[in-house]
Amino acid sequence: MNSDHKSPAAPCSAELLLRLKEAGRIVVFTGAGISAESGVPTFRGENGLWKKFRPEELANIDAFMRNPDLVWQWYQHRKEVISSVRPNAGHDAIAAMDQRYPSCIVVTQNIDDLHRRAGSRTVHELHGNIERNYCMTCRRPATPEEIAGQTKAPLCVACGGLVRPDVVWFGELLPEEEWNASVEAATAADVFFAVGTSSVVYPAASLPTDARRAGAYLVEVNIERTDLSPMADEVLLGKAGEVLPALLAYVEH
Ligand code: BV8
Repeated sequence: MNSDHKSPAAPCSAELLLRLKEAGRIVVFTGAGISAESGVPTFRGENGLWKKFRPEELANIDAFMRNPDLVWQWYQHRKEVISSVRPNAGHDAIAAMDQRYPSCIVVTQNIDDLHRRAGSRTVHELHGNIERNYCMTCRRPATPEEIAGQTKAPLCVACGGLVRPDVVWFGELLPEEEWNASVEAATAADVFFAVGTSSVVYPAASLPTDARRAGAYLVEVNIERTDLSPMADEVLLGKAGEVLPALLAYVEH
């Protein structure tokens, strides 16, 4: 049973307030919803990316091998959107928590780099980063100069192999180091936030309940309830860019 009740002024329960005052280790697990207020479309929301394209069509290796230029152009379009936006108050509040707590680790499913741009110092990217690209044959990272302005999937300057975005597609393994570090952080957390994620993509979506099973107080921040909500100790309904700054301000006083 999670506690949705709170006094009118408080943005959270007394229990969460106490835990946040005493916490040493915070983990903030984020999905596309944390970047929505920056103007980056989510995947499954109203105007979500998957509304126009199905994941099977684009975010998987078969789609890329079948039509590398289409998939490449989709990522270039998303990269343009991402380079034109800024971190929002939700990212900023998480970066401020990084300053306030001995340990505040961000585990993100996003590929948009906005947590780092906001100032978070420890960010584990479970699904890669849209700014990075590499050759599928020799795995050599392609430099930004080599791919600048490329409207077709570029070829590796070293071996002529096909260059792809350094993101994790469906059916692909998550980066081992990032995954192991994220599991370690989740199972050591005092308070674990799941922010702006529909919690449907695995294995990432197993982290919140792994954290809770290991003793963390599990808080969900979302504009609507999700499959995770019944397992959370507390659900804070609202926009991350509003809920997180209010929560932090409340803890500070
Ligand atoms: C894996 C990266 C092991 C690139 C993405 C069959 C074969 C193989 C695997 C599977 C299979 N069947 C199932 C699987 C597992 C599969 C999976 O989980 N599928 C699901 C869909 C059923 N997972 C995988 O394939 C993973 N790899 O399992 O490897 C393996 C390997 C081989 C064989 C077997 C096993 C890899 C998954 C990674 C896929 N890559 N993207 C790219 O970005 O293009 S997934 C994509 O969805 C994103 O990366 C994101 O991480 C993920 C989840 O989306 P969310 O971030 O949650 O976003 P969403 O839009 O869904 O939700 C937004 C939320 O925010 C909403 O709840 C909304 O209410 C809220 N919100 C909106 N605005 C706000 C807000 N909240 C707060 N404030 C706001 N303002």
